Amino acid sequence: MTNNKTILAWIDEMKALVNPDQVVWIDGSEEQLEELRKEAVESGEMIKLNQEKLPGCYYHRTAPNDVARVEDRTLICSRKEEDAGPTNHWKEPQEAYKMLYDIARGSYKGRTMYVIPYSMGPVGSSLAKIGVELTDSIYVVLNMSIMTRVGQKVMDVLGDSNDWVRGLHCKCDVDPEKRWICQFPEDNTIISVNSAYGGNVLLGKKCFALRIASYQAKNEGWMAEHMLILGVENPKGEVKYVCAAFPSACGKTNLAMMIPPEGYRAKGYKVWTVGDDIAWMRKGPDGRLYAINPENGFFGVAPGTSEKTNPNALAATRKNTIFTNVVLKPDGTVWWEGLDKNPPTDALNWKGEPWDPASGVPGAHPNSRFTSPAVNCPCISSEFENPQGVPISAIIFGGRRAKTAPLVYQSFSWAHGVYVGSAMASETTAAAAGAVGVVRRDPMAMRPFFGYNVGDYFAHWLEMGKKLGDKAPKIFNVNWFRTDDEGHFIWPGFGDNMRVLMWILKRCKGEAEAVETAIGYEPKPEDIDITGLDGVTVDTIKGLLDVDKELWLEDVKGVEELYAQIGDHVPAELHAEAAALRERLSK
Ligand code: GTP
Ligand code: SPV
Ligand code: MN
Repeated sequence: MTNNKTILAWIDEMKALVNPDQVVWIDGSEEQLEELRKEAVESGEMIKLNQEKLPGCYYHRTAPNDVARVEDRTLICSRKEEDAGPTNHWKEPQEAYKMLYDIARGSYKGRTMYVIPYSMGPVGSSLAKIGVELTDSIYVVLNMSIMTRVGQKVMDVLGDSNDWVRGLHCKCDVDPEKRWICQFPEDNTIISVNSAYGGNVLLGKKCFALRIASYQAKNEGWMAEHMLILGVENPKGEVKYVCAAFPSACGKTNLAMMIPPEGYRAKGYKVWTVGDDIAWMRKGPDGRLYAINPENGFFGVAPGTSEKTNPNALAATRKNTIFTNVVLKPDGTVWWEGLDKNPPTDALNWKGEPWDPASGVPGAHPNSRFTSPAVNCPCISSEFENPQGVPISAIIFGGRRAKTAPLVYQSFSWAHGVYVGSAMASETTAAAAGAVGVVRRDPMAMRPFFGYNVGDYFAHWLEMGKKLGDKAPKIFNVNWFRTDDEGHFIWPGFGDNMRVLMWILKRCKGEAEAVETAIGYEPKPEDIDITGLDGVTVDTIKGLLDVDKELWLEDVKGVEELYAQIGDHVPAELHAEAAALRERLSK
């Protein structure tokens, strides 16, 4: 498939290490993928679902100990520990290689090595990058074939260049004690052992497109972010694009595919999805910031996805999709919590056990997911394949905050916006192993994904702002998750988030007024359109926009603690922003 000497030499080296019975190159053809699906069904690795109701769909269960990313076992292996920074776990590269090679050695014995050449971004786009993943898992091959562009065409574009990312995945025994997800940013290399789940093993996704790419982006003057990209089309047919960074399982897929409320649809507003998880952004020839989605599919959270909350995502899962760790019904279809109000009584849970919905134990794992091709999405943007990307008008940060953060506010400036991103905090979710619902600081929703020192990352953001000047996107923060005294969400969310997006877009065009508060510009409560919303009044919005100065002073303290932990790498400008915010709050 290629004469690229750097690729052939590396594969020879890895073959000698892991000792496969055979090597199979993934060429991207449907025939080959179909053969692999058959093989996975025969071995029991996948179950073929009801082909009438879910054509081309398959079902997979992971090992019960292997259901999410493992941040404790994810390492950044830069030569200097300082370059990994205090938010990452670090290991010296030579020690890491030795540890990983000892685990990987001979682990493909009796197995096949699949070689997956893949492109992150439209093949041949100047914003795209290429990787090669070696894996011994058909499940990984089939997922990568949905999530990325794979096969011969990628090798053709690469030619004999050495500009590609090496990725070795060894499933081994899925031993959680020997599970490691290691990035070597200085070597363009990823090694992942003893897992077979999502972000741990689909190496193009978090490992490459965020951890390795964020490091490349810093060195090359662009940005790799944990962000959705969407376009809002107005009745005149003009489309404005925004990016939004929310932490894992905090609403990116939902916002990216949202359906505007009836009133907006009647007027002719539409929302188009460019991406739901990752954005690569670069300054374009006209000086604006342009974004591409490096992925080719959605690895979306299943629970909570329904005809009501996200019909577009649901539609995307109705064909050629792989379901992981959801409930399997006897008719060969699938179910998860929140899909509808009729849990099946005769189904198997995500562990393959008979499941009684009345038991109170969820049938689908909270981090169960669907892997669906982007083309399946009814609202996929016509610009999805545009190699130049789309121009970004606004960048939106947000997280799960029961208190403190208001529904929406705008930063005073780019530098203040970088502070707002750096100050992000959110309640933890099931997307990573560990406690759920604990508030932790998650700067720019990138905490698990920085490929280098977070302080240097902040500096890079400030640098990008200077480079973009007055053409830089405006920066906003949103919070869909404020709760009342009983713990219920106050804001209806989902499609109604359009109402907030509208204010944001009007601000970008200079068409909406704002109130200057201590934390930033807020809408006047009556400027958030609530027509047609049940139970939401201008007073509700007033409450959602309320800034509690005590809570905010606490928050600044939390940010300063994070900065203290990061130390000298925090740019002085951000300390100044924190001080200025404290002063405004104390007035
Ligand atoms: P990753 O794929 O893990 O990066 O996550 P994501 O940010 O794409 O998360 P996703 O959109 O899948 O959201 C996951 C959870 O957030 C689901 O339980 C949703 O129901 C919930 N959610 C999304 N949007 C809203 C909203 O506007 N309001 C409320 N209350 N919940 C929401
Ligand atoms: C996330 O956790 O942010 C995800 C899922 O998007 S995973 O690919 O597993 O990282
Ligand atoms: Mn994500």
